[in-house]
Amino acid sequence: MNTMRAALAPAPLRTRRRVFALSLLAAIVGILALSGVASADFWTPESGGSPQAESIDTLYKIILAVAAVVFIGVEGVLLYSLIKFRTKPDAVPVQIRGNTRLEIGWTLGAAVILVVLAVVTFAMLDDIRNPPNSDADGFPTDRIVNVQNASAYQPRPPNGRALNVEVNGQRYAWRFTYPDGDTNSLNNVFSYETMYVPTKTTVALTIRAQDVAHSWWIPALGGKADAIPGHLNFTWFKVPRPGVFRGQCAELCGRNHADMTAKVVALEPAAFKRWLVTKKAEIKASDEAAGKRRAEESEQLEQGESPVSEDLPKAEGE
Ligand SMILES: [Cu+2]
Repeated sequence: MNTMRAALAPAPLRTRRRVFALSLLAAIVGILALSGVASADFWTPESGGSPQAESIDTLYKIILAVAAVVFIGVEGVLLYSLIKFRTKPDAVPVQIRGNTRLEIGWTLGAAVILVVLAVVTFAMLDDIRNPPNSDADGFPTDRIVNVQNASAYQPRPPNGRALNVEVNGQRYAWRFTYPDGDTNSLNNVFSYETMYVPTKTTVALTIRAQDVAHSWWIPALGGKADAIPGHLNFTWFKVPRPGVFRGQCAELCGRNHADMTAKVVALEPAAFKRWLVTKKAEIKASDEAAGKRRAEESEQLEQGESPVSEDLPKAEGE
């Protein structure tokens, strides 16, 4: 009777749990595999926009390969031993004391792997930190002389020439300023959200924040650089060909942090020059218009008229 009842009962809980666990595992593996196909950079850092992003990607792949060999080796031996030497319940397995030779072997092996990885990392760090010169057909640039506090270290190309762009993080936008070399910093070209840069040209970024900590990050153009109030930070990139690179503030900076996106548009040097000239003219024209309006308003004030412009809404009762 008991046997019959058990046979008629729904599948035991253990079996259902096992089926659930297996389907969950299959789903996760499927999602991971598919997203790997959808984006080649799923397993490794994004790259393709700048030489140091390539170096970071290469270094990551070397370390990933070594780690994969170690992981497969260790897990393989573990699984093999679990299956091959499994015993029946209550049976005591053979007790083996430490094998000195084996223990020295895997300690030395691990140490050698770490030393090799450290040497490879330090050998590649130079290319990641220090920018190369611009190409001969890049945008003509001045020597960068913008370090304002002595403790700040700004990596420079060997010839010291780069296009300097000041990056200012603020809740919730990035402002980019292009110093033009004169002493008046108020007439510099600037833009918000989208940074335009010339290709084949080393671009040196000076990064600061005006309110809270932010983090400048365009993955395909290299690593992150924190934007900290009261502190200067630096990074660089050199884009080989025209393109658009997107990024995101990488430091939780407030409730609209997710809206704090950034975009770098790389243009051919001639097109960049056109952008710079047009932008400068636009800023000059609107400065002049504002100046004219201020002059008109102060004239009206002197004549005792209300300086409030016609197009502004009037207060009630006027
Ligand atoms: Cu932010």
